[in-house]
Order: sequence, then C-alpha cells, then structure tokens
Amino acid sequence: MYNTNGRPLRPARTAWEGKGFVTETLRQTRTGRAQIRFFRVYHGAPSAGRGLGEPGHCAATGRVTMEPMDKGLRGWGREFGDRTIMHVDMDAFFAQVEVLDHPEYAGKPVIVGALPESGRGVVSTCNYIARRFGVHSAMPITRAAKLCPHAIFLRPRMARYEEISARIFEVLTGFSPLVEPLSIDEAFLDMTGCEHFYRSAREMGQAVKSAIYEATHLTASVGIAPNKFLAKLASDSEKPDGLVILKISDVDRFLLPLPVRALWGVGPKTAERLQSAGLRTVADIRARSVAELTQLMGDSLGTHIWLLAHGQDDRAVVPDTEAKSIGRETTFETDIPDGPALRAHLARLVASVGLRLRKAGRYARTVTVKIRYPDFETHTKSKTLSTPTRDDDTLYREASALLDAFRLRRPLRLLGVYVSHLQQYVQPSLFGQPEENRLTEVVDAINEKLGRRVVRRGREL
Ligand code: DCP
Ligand code: MG
Repeated sequence: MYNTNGRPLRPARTAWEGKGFVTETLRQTRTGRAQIRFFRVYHGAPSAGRGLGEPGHCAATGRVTMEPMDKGLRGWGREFGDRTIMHVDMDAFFAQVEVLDHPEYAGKPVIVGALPESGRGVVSTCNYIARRFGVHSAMPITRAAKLCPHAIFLRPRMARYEEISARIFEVLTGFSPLVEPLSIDEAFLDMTGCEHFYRSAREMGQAVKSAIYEATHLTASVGIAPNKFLAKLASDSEKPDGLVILKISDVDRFLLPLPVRALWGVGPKTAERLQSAGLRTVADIRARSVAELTQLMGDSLGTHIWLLAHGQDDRAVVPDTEAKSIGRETTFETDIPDGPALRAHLARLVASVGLRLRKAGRYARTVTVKIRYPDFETHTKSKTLSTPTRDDDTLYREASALLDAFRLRRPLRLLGVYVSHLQQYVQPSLFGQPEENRLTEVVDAINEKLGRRVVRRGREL
C-alpha cells in the first residue's frame, strides 16, 4: 500500500521517445513529505487510437519507494480490466456558474437561454431546481416560462463559461496526460496506471471532484468504468454531484435493465426498430446472438449494438493536443493611450504569437485583436485573410489595421493578439504560395540558437 494519493504538483508532461511516448506526472504524497515522479510508457501515437501500451516503470524521489509497474501497481485498477476510464461532466453547467456569480439566485430556479419576452428561442440549460418543474435543455423558452413562471431567466455569458471551462481542464490535465474534451463542460480521462495514487476508485473520483470544486466552487459528476461508454453512463446516472464506480463485476447489474436508448448511438429511430423486434432493454439484446442482430440492423450497427450491450467499447481516449488558437495578451501596469508605446506592445505580442505559430508548424487564417478599457469594457475585432499566414510582418500589418479600426479614444488597460483557424497546409492557389518571409526565418533561427528572443524588429522597441 502506498500512501501516495495527492495533489498533482504540475500537470502531466508528455514527451515523444522513439516508438512511443512517455508521460510524467509529479505529485505530492498525502503526507506532504515526498514527491513522486510517475512515468507511463506508451507504444505508438496516442492519436493512432492505440493510446494504451504496457506501463513502463515508475520512479520516486523522496521517502516513498515505488515498485515497477509490472509488479502490479495498478492494484484495484485491475478490477476494471485493461483500462480505467473516467468521465467528468459538470452539473447544470451554465446555470451553476450563474448561481456562483449571483449568490442571491441560490435556492431559486434558474433558466439560461433565450428570454421569455422574446417569444422565441430555447433553453440552453437550467439548474436542478428548475428541472423539477419539467424544464430541460432545448425546450422552447415560452414553454419553460409556462412550466416555471417564477424562474430567473438569463441570457448565456459564453466568455465567462469558457473562462471557467479552461480552469476545469487545467485541473483535469493535472490528473492524467490523456484528457479528451467532449464539450465545454465534459471530458474523458484515461486513468490507467494512475490507480496507485489512490486507495480506491472512489477516492480517485473524489480527488478529481474536490480539485474541480476547489478551483471553481462548482460541482461535477464523475463516472469510473472499464471504457468510455460505461464511464459516461455512470457519470450521468447519479447527477448532480454524483460519483458512480462500475467495476467489471458491477457492469451487468447496471447495464442489463437499461432501455436500449442508453446504448451510445441508438437514437429514437434505431430504438423504434429494436422495439418492434421485441428488444426493449439491454438484457433483451443480450439474449440475442450477434448474427441475429446484424441480420436485423445490418453488419456495422448490429455489431456495434451487440458489443455495447455486452459492455464492450474499445475507443481510446484521444487527447486534444491541437491548439485551436494561439494568443497572447498583456495587462499594462498603467493604462496606455494609442501611440508609439502601444504599437510597440502590439509588435511584441505579434512577435510572440508568430513565433509560437511557426513552432507549431501552422498557418493562421484569422487575426484577432482584443482591447480592454480601464473600466473593464472589453472588445475584440477579427479579420479573416484570403491566404493563411505565419509571417510576422503580415500579422503585424493586419493587427495594426484592426487596432486602428477601434479608433481608441481612451487609454487601454489590456491589449491582446490572437490567431485562429489554424491549418497545417496552405492550398496552392491562383495567387501562389503564401509569402515565406526570409527575414522572419533568419530571426527565428538566430533566436532559437541563442535560446531567447534576442533579435527583435525595430517596431518592438
Ligand atoms: N447546452 C446548450 N444547449 C443544449 C445543451 C447544452 O446550450 N441543448 C449548454 C448548456 C449546458 C452546457 O452546454 O450547461 C453543458 O451541457 P450538458 O449537456 O452537460 O448539460 P448541463 O451541464 O447543463 O447539465 P447536466 O447536469 O445534465 O450535465
Ligand atoms: Mg454537464
């Protein structure tokens, strides 16, 4: 038994090595006295759908000694079979954030989405108090207003939800290097090999829930199971603030009574077809052979349903390593009006973003400039280019034109530059390849060699 549950000291790091990759997590032990460096070795690329290989070895520093993985460090993890998969889903996410930001809403029904007076639009989500009145996501707002007229109706504040979502994902990446985001409030984690940090699956789930709560003051529901399909079913089954553990030995008891609609990919139409063949529950499907099912539903759907009904799902957890945007912003110590000093800041931001873009081997189609006034009023302006670029001069020209377009009349508290719509290749077009700026290449090469951005453009000074 290792006294090794604990808070991650830094997010897991991943490094490619030869035929596979190694992940490293650094954690503080529960007693706080030792740090554990924990390695997992995988064979093949995670994105190739073979995320899992044989565990490699663990190494420890400090007072805790660790045995190699192959001596059975997965411990209770083996009750889940080859893999331990976790699904995390925030409860009534938008509504919970609204109650967090407006404590006076606590204990009241809160519905986020369109406003009833607009007469159209739908509910994005509502808190669990409003759900008792029958309100749910995607319901017309006028119907929600009839069911729960005394509710607090709010428009969504996406920027705020995204900010909190980023914090949640930061917490999650401290628990596993393999985090696959499914939506703004939901993710799969492959926890295989991390089991020995916890005395039980329950303790592992509780650690993730507590870390999310500590970082955001919001509750999440968690499911832990042998695969993605079961983990998601588990986390959905005891919302809100749930924690459901499905070991291999629990799966049948849990799965068999469920209606066929619970099977991933079975929509209303498929469910109808299954029902007309007398298949109402997962147990009904279990009673049939795979041949009977493929005859009924076709080869691919039939096999899929049969496998799920047997609790089988071998989809890998695929981390989302592809950045969707690259950006940098800076808050000034004293507010800066438009002029040479502000433009020099813009040039520095562009240089930093451009460098990261080139390092990522990407071209960007969209450039965005963000500004914030001292009273926190915040605006962005974007431009999408006809040819993607990763050249600093082009990026600076576009960013500068965007900044002009704000017609700043007041000093700024914050300035930011973002690029998005990133792509790896540029389609050869009538207008030729995007200009690769020779100067940018040389500057990058020198800076790379010196390890710092020593060489800069005059406009940054
Ligand atoms: N959402 C939306 N429209 C929908 C469904 C969801 O705008 N039809 C938004 C609002 C939700 C968020 O996405 O807060 C997350 O979706 P979930 O399906 O996870 O729903 P909740 O988190 O709101 O509730 P639950 O506790 O059921 O997860
Ligand atoms: Mg949710």
